Amino acid sequence: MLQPDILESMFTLPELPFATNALEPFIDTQTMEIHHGKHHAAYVKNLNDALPDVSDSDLLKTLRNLSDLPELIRNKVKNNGGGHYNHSLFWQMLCPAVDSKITEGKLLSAINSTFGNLDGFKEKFAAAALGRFGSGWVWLVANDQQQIAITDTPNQDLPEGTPILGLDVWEHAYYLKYQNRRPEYVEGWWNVVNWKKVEANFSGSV
Ligand code: MN3
Repeated sequence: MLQPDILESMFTLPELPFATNALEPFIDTQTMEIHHGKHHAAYVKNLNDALPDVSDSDLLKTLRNLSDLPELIRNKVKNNGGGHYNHSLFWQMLCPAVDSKITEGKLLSAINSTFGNLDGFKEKFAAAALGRFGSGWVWLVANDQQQIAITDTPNQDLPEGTPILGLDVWEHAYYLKYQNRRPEYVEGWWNVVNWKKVEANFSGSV
């Protein structure tokens, strides 16, 4: 499974790889400021409160072995650790619209053979995003044979397999701009998918 690009001696809020206004008009500046600077920052703070002696390099191992933790902090670590992990991946999977392209390569071949074509994949992914009741994530995951599949998780739960593309469908990710119109958020989000990073995630999944 991939590690987000975070390697510090405690849990640390990673910098965004782009300016907060870089995803306009698809994801608005204020949403990015609050989503990263408040929501993600709160997950990091709460996680440090719960696990003061653990660092980012052990985040995934910690999340995969929650039963090793005292019951008193298990849910706090699951929710805030999952939030930290998922958002650290999510920012990397976004980029300005001008850089969002997928025209060839192994990932596109896998998408074509699994879902027919890119539009077929987008349709099924969007359906999963709209079908996720309440808060959660939709994922494209790969197993170690590089077979890909769409899955979704509630809250901040991690998916099985290697997440190569993820979409945050919590209302905090879109409500300021799109209000209740989750389909429009998903439609807009396709314009700012960092396919280069998604392809690298796919290559790294074996
Ligand atoms: Mn979020």
